[in-house]
Amino acid sequence: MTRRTLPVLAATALVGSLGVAPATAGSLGAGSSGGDTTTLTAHITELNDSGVESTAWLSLEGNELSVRIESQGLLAGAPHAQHIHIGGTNQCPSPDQVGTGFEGTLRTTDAIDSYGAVQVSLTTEGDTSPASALAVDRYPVGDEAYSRTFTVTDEVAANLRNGEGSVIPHGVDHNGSGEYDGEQMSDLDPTLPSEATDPAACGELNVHSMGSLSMGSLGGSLGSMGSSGSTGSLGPLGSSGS
Ligand SMILES: [Cu+2]
Repeated sequence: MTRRTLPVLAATALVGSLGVAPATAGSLGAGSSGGDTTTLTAHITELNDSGVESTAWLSLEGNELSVRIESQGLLAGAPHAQHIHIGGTNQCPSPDQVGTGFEGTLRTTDAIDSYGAVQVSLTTEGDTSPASALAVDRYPVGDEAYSRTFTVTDEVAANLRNGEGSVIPHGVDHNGSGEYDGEQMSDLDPTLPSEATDPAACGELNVHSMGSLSMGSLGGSLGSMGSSGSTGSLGPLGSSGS
């Protein structure tokens, strides 16, 4: 009998710790304390006619950053470097901006004035600094979903709280060969084909404020409960006392 109840208890504890409880605590905390947790989202749309569309969700608490990215349209079977770029005007370039790449395609440095330099490397493991920008063996392959929590610098944390930064997946198969190749080499690393590092899409990060909305509606329902309760009970008490 005890052997049957133990797995149930363990499963309940697991659900609680992984899912429902932390999410509720996080959103209430952001609303009530004035924002220890900042959430950001980015709708990531194609560059270089890549057909890529992705969404990124970020949650920042202190210097701890959680990132989730879901993508579609990235070249299958190939690694895709992905970064948070910060700087420039913190904007994505126009998708039809002409660059210095293959048949006028945009290379990473062509739009550096718009989205700035790599500040966070969204690797699957290990270092996340700009030093890992092209650590191709530590990036998701194809449309593989990405989810990781790691520590960022004070400067990056401050930038993100201001809504500054863009999420950029790299790697575009311009010539449709099914792999990274071509004559032109990368502007970031002359040993790699330009296809391996050209920007596939870009999404500007926006701070997502859920706290004010949920606290506002909570306050409204508490207020109406309070007034209807007190009117009913104080009225008779007041009249009988005087
Ligand atoms: Cu990048």
